[in-house]
Amino acid sequence: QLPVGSLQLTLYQYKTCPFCSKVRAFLDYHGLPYEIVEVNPIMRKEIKFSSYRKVPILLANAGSPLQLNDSSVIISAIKTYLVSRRNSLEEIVSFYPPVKTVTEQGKEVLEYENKYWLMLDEKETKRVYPVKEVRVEEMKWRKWADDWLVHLISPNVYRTPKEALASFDYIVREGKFGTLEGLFAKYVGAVAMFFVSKRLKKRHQLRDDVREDLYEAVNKWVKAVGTNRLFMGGNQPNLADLAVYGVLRVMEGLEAFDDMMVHTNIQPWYQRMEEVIEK
Ligand SMILES: N[C@@H](CCC(=O)N[C@@H](CS)C(=O)NCC(=O)O)C(=O)O
Repeated sequence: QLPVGSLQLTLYQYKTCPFCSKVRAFLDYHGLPYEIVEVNPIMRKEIKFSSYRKVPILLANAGSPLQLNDSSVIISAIKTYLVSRRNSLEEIVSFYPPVKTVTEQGKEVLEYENKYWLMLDEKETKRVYPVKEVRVEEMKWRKWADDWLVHLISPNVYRTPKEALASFDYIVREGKFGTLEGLFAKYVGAVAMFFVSKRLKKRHQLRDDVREDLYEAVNKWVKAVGTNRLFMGGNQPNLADLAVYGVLRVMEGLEAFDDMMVHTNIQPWYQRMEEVIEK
């Protein structure tokens, strides 16, 4: 039913980046095959072809090659394509134009318009979102995952020097680094991120004990899912479930993740997510 066979996908990523993890969770859940190009975070040679300098980048070939930037744009565009089959992917992507905006800190950044909105006609909308509220809810929590949940990761995984070292050990192990580069990255990166994470903690006005904010956020999510459904999407995850899972998953194997499992009630939902995502 889906035009799966006609979509050739290549994901440029850092494996441990939450935005990239979100995209993988989405592609895996939808059973879309893709190639991965792990990007070296120091030289970033692999994405030299692109003027957009962040990951994830998805190259999609549905007839002609196309570059999709930004995790939420990638997810919304591909989901729209899977549901609608009406428009070319190129046309769909054109509905998510980049716009320059200025952050609160006065920094100029590129943002993508409509990035949580699926470009569906009335009939398709009815099929995906039987009532309006579920569409609004999904958008709200996808945005929350990007604007809030993601910011809790670094302060938590680099909380202490020991945790910062463990986090970098994991990043280097999973990522693409040369031997010397990796050794350098591990120690220099751990020290740097320990201090950077303190700055991030201030910027996002986190509490002194950053775990408190993580637990609160996670419990807020669990409460929003509620007890009457398996996922926010009902019997199957929606794009908000996939986003939250994708973000939290990057902490797997780290102290922050174990603490979260013990001190919040996320486990049953998290386990269900693991079960429905094949890879
Ligand atoms: N809004 C983007 C954020 C992507 C992002 O910040 N990626 C980081 C890696 S986790 C990156 O590539 N940073 C490099 C840079 O900012 O130069 C998305 O959702 O994909």
